[in-house]
Amino acid sequence: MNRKYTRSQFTKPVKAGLTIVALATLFTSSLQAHEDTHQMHRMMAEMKMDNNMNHNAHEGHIMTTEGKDPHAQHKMMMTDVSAKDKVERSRHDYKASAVTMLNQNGKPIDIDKLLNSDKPMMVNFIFTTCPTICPVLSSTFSIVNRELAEAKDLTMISISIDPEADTPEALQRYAKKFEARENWIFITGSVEDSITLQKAFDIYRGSKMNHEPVTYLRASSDKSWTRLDGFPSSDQLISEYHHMKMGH
Ligand SMILES: [Cu+2]
Repeated sequence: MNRKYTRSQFTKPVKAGLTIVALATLFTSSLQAHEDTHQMHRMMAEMKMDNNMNHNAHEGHIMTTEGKDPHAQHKMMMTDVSAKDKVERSRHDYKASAVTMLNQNGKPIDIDKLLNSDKPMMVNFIFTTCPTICPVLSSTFSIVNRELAEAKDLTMISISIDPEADTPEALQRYAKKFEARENWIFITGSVEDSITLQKAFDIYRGSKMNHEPVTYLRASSDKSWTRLDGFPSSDQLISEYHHMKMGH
């Protein structure tokens, strides 16, 4: 009998078992947590990250399909997450604003120049204290950033929609938390410039509390932007990158 086959028969249930234990621990600790909702959203983001990292869709569904879990509320939230997996794709000719902002090292960055590159890029808008949407977007970016480590031409950019709180130092800590490599740049600056930029990309919704999950991709400055509304998986973003490389 094939050795590999035999081994995977053993490791899979063990891995799944460990995941259940880990999830159960997370749920228990969250029930005791003070800020229940925020905690749970953070957990959801973490679970989504684990999910993507394992490249094993089945492990992520264990809790929802198991049926023995008494915490119906949690189940509902997990169903919510998969409902949000629907991604809407559209093309736009956004024009980057001619503003000077700062990167996570406090270095002034000409946004117009940064975004009008002839190389592929992925952009999102986040704020570091967000307990819900942004941790998911950043986890996905983190996986893409690692898995496309060989893609030297790719630039990933996360622009803060809460620049007052997101100082360069805060962005540096955030970058570290998500293990950002050199080609993943974090942008902050004045509130006014951040809003101008958000408006240019049709993502400004009046307040950071109303923000929506959007990822923008572009092969080069002579192409249109691809806008993905929702939560694309890391695999989807990676395939978008390869698609861009083919000149789309
Ligand atoms: Cu957010």
